[in-house]
Amino acid sequence: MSEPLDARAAAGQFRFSGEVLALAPHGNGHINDTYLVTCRAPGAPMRYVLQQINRNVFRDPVAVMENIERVTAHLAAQLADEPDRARRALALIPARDGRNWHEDGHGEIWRAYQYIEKARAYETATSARQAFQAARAFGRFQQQLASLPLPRLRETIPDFHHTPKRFAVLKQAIASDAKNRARLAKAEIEFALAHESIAGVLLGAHLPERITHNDTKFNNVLLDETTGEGICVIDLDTVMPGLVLYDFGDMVRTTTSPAAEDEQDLSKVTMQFSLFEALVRGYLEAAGGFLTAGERQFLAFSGKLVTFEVGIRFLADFLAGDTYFKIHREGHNLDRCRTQFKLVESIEGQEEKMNRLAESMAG
Ligand code: ADP
Ligand code: GN1
Ligand code: MG
Repeated sequence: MSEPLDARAAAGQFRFSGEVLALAPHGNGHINDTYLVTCRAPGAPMRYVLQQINRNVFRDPVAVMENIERVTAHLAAQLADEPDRARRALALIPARDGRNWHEDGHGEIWRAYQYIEKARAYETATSARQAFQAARAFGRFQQQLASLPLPRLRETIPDFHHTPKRFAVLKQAIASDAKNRARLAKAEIEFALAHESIAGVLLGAHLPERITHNDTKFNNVLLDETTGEGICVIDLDTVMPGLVLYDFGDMVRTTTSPAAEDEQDLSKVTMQFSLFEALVRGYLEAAGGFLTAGERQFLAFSGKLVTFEVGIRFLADFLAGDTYFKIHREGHNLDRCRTQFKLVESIEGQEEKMNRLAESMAG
């Protein structure tokens, strides 16, 4: 986490409503440093989200911000006639110099968003209704961005969902075993190697490139506190060209299991069929109009693939010494890998049934 003093100084560079009254770390993201900023304003205080972009992960943070400027402006235009539109898309707060980000004296890039009030992000879903709402919100997000004018968005992380390349990185991490940790992850390495054949399936299926979110974790959508509606998709750093199935797959990965991503009791990790059904329903309600037959065919498979992909990323990071994902305890990335692989197994056990359901619903 960046120094609170740096965050305080950065906060002073944005056009917030008034003096900063409070600033505190916020959320559970694995990548950026996020703060909630409360400012004096006429009437009630105003809140904002201030973030320092992780430069180790995003090598070109200005490209990230240029994408986000285009995406948020397009979403705002799409929502022009909707009630409550200010809560339905993220809105950037400009810096004092008029740009939509601030570069500090250490070369760090900061940005600020309006805080979405009366909405919440959850780490795990507790009902089919929540799953439905999340999937509909992410589907709608894809649908809204389908009309984004050219040029193509920048690839903020090249080959982000290129599973075979992710697999090659894992093999490299196993071979170099830089921290002598492979001995602690024998079963997981074996599991990964035994599943190599699924890595290239979606890339080989000739599916259309679209604008996708690419990080559709359940905690990257805010649900309205009162109605439970999936109101706002957040975490826009990885919005770029991709396959819609990576988005749907990541919903399956993060929404269908009742267990936390880092749960150590693996008996709690399971793919709950009723939540998968709700995801398919919610996603098709919003995105059904543009999906091709090819895309519909892989809805269940995408859940398995993305869960596997994130599992091998956690495993590779564990072996390499935890240089990518933030960790909060020893072995954290290995624990995360284990839940992912357990979930892959759970999906495998139900895959036929999931396919039949998706086929009957997707027509
Ligand atoms: P990361 O890339 O590190 O995951 P996120 O952009 O997802 O960072 O933000 C981390 C958390 O902060 C989210 O899960 C959510 O709880 C909260 N959050 C982020 N932006 C907003 C916002 N505009 N309004 C309300 N909460 C937000
Ligand atoms: C990261 O930023 P966050 O926590 O929403 C990661 C995703 C992984 C996820 C695993 C830019 O997401 O790709 O699927 O952790 N984001 C990036 O929980 O690598
Ligand atoms: Mg996030």
